Amino acid sequence: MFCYQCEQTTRLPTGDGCASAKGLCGKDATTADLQDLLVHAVKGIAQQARRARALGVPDNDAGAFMLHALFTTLTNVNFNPTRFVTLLHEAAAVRDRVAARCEAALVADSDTAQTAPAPTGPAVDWTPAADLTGLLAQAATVPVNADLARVGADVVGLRALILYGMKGVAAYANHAAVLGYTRDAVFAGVEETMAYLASDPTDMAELLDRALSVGRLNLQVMEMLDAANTGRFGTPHPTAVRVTPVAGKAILVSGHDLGDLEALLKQTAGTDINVYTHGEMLPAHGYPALKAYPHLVGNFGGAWQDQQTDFATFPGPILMTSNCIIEPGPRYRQRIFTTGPVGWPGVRHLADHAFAPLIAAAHALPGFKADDLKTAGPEQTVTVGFGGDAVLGVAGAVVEAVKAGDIRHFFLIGGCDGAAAGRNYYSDFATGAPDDTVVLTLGCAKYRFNRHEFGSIGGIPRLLDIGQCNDSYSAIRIASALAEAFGCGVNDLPLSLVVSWFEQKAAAVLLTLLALGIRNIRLGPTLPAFLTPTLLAVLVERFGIQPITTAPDDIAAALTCA
Ligand code: FSO
Ligand code: SF4
Repeated sequence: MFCYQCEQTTRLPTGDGCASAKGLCGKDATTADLQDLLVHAVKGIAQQARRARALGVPDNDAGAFMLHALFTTLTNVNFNPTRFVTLLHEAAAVRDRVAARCEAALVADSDTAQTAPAPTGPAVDWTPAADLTGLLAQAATVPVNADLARVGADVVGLRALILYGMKGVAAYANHAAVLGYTRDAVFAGVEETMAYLASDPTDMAELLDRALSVGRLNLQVMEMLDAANTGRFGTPHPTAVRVTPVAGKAILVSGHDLGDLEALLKQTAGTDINVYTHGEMLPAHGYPALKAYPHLVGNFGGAWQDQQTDFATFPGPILMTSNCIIEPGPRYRQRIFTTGPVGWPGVRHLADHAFAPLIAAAHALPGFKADDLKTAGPEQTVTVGFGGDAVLGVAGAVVEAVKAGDIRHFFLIGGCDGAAAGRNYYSDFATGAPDDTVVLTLGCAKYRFNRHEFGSIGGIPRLLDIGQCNDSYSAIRIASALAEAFGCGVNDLPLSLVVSWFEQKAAAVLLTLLALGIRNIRLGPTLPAFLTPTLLAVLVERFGIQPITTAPDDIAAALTCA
């Protein structure tokens, strides 16, 4: 195996990347290799689907399959090799179906043959081996760094940046698609980019342009996901969320998929089961259509990397709807379920919102006992729901506070968290930000500081939780609206972006920010391993990207520049 797609990748003097029997996330070599082969298969689908679209017979079902397949290969999503064997055979069938569709279109209109020549190359010619040994032999020919000796680390790194950005795009677009929101332009963009990668491109300038076009595609996708979430569940409002449990039977829902949470809330309505959010599901409490369920009672635990402790102590079953799953510990292995793209060997998978086994498990487990809660202390809350509309609703007051000098600076401290030691930088930064500054946050990184008492400035809370990492579109809207109110560009605002990256959705968001021309982003805790010194130099020169240093120094530097 060779994988260097996430922040926690193994750092080696000989070249960074997880390359032994198991990655640091727990992904074994078999699964990692099958994921590489699935990416290869998706490239073949994309080539055929791009042709089908050019021939006037687009196949958005193939597009939806590509989104799901790519989503399964993100960090901490699916560790089950059996699922990948199935997906590989499905991928070949999808590709061949689209190819047949193209041929049928050509028979109907032979003049169009010129406009869309038949694609060629190993991804369209690939036939999945019948057994695992054969599939692994095929996978060995298509790792992410397959071409390293021929094209060098810079080209491989840029291809990886595009691929990882596309994995993030696929995750966001899949979240929107399961809520019924898709766009032809997005499917076309996915087809175009994955087919481009199938051509083994080597031109550095072109690759960099393509990377930025992934950022633009991701902006469309994030806007679509925002429309899906608010269209289905209403506009988030500031909402105090209980973080201390209540007595009763309980189910814990983790990950990002609001549609799964809604389906479970419907299926448990009128029972004696309470539903709790975990990790990135916390912002769900701000949506009117979700908080209308009285048995969505609160949030339990912290960010994803705390799950082995959180889940072990939770007295009910757990549902993982997306990343980040890590190896289930023995104390809860029998009562954790996966759904959607998520998988872990031996863990029960519930497809199509068929949550009856999860609900039965909740009835069978003790839940929170009133006696246990006596020691839990007084009720505590955190406030969520400062999505774009909620913040823009007080934009006038915010602008006045800035003009009056009451608010000196904004820090957007967000992204994804991880277990690495250096990540306390982000809590040090947030809690060390001066009292006349406002902290905007999103993603799971906020768990490091969202119980801190930040206070307010003239009635404006100093900590504004915008939502999931999936809600980055709201942050962009807020920054754009502030820039408009001040009559300047986003780069001229008293705003610093301090980004904590972990996995591939962060790569997609970073590319979006760069495509929008946003400069001087501080990125940490370490820089992506797939970015070579040459690529980093380009990003520093063109976009002013800065590695984080120490929280006090970076706060001081940001306020000096402001
Ligand atoms: Fe976190 Fe995991 Fe939302 Fe990521 S739960 S780390 S960017 O997958 O998705 O912020
Ligand atoms: Fe390593 Fe991250 Fe890949 Fe897991 S996802 S194998 S930790 S680089």
